[in-house]
Amino acid sequence: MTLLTKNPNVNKWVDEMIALTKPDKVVWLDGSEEQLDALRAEACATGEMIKLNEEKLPGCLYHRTLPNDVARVEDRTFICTSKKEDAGPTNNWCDPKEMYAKLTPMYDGVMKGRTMYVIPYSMGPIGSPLAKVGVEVTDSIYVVLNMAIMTRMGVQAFKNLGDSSNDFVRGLHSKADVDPEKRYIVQFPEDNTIWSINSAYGGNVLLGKKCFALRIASYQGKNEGWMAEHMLILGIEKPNGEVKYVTAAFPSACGKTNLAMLIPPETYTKKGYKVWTVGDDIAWLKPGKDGRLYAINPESGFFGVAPGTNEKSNYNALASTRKNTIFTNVAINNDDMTVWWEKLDKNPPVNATEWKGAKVNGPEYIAEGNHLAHPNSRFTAPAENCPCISPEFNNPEGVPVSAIIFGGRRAKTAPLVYQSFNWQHGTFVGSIMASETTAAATGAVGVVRRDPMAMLPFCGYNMGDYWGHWLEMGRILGDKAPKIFNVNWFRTDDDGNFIWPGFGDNMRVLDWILERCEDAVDAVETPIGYEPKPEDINVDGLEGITTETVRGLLSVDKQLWLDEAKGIEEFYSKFGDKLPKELADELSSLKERLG
Ligand code: GTP
Ligand code: SPV
Ligand code: MN
Repeated sequence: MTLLTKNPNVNKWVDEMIALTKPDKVVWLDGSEEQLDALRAEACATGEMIKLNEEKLPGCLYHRTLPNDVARVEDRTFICTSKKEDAGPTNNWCDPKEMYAKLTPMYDGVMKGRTMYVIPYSMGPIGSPLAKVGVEVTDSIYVVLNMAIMTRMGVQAFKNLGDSSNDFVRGLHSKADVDPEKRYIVQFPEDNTIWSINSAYGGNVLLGKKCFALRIASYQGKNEGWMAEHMLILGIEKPNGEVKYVTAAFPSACGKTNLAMLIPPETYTKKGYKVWTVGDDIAWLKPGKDGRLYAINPESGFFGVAPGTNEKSNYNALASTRKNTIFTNVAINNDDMTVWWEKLDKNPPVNATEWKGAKVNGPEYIAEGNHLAHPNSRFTAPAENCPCISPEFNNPEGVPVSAIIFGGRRAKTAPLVYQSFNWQHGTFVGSIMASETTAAATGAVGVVRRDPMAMLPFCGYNMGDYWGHWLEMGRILGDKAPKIFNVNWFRTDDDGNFIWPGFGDNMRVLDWILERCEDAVDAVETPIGYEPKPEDINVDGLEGITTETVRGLLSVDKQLWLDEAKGIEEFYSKFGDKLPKELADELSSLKERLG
């Protein structure tokens, strides 16, 4: 075993994890291609991964998880703080001592007969003042290969840590027996520690992602004066070459990857507009030297939802997956060893293997009402593959943020877009977010639930304190704070069809948002915030959508909003005296304005 760092804190902790899990062998990941290649070959030899068509999908691998292990498990995810109130009413809580005592025997000897991989990684560009180091130990090659795409992984990560710092996040993962009854995803924010066991899927096991970059990082951000958010980051280049950056928080599977990589409609491209992707899922935000808010993407790849991704809906995401990508739980076309998922194209493979591993006739299987790919099947693609990756992607200082956008899936209530009156009201707008649930987490799909700032499953401390932190950041940023907006691409007509075309056409809404940030367009004051005049949303080149359609999409149904206010009040009441007074005031003002 070769140590990769002299840092005694890292080495001592890894020694403890070895003593606990008792692997046969320990391998430190240095990040070299040779080492990763050997692991790819090993995983293909054991059947853990399947090699795809080297000509059509060079460097691409396929992986299938157990059918009981296909999404995040929110009911088995815990925030373990010494005091229960520090986890708050929206998190599962357990006393840290009790949780360590419960899990330690489960980890005892769990890696006997297996290899432990020690993965050093950086969340954020190497050398960035906003970056943070993590070390994950795992018994899964799938985790190693995904972390190699999703993070800056290998010995380079230790550069940021140095030889003596203790500021790294300790991640212990074992797939154990992948027993859903014994599955735990546990954050110990006070110890910079994450323990995950009995899963081998995505956000449960790629510990740099949701566990660290959101749950642990949100807690660190509160204590250190920055923010970790479930947000995409994109740059909009205007015809004069100037680029403005916005971030957007939507719940899981509600369109972040799509918006982050959008291709503007022709009415914009012919004028010279372009969109640049900085991030598609997570943003770390901190005030810069000039007092503005700056954002980095702590990740270096995309763990994106496959179904629905196609040439038309998200050309750039699809292009990102054409090499060096891992596909999880999609379908295989056995004729040429390529991949397929719902809505990729209209030709499901006849000679298919569906996501659970059965050989089926694709068209017939679908006609019988089955999915070939799991609805939460994913691709893990390197960000550098993305045709529209921002030149600022690796900028250690991040990019300045002009606007923050909230949004979710709402069939009726929320209008296409509105702007908050100010930062405090914007914090309120984020706090009252709600969305219909998706396949990204286990549980019922399509049920409306409150999901403040899209952080319900990801806030590592009391959500009331988190809102307090948002308000505090607004005070620090003052008049340099980004403007805050809310969008909804998912209003439906009476037949349940989406009215707004969405995808690339969402540029038309971003356009209005930027104009508002530049004070270049008027707005209409409504009880819920500022809305566009319908004619200020560009519908040039849209089929079947007129200014009248836009008027409908912007309508605010007072009765629905009064009902909404009741739902908010009920939700807020869970937080007791942790609810910031400013938000209670905003709710009263909303009710007054609704009359
Ligand atoms: P996570 O990775 O789970 O955080 O998801 P995400 O927020 O990145 O969502 P993603 O962009 O992958 O989109 C999820 C689903 O929403 C896909 O099925 C998309 O096709 C669909 N979707 C995305 N944008 C739009 C839109 O503007 N309109 C409509 N109707 N659907 C959209
Ligand atoms: C999400 O669910 O928001 C994701 C996928 O981005 S996972 O990494 O599984 O959390
Ligand atoms: Mn996400």
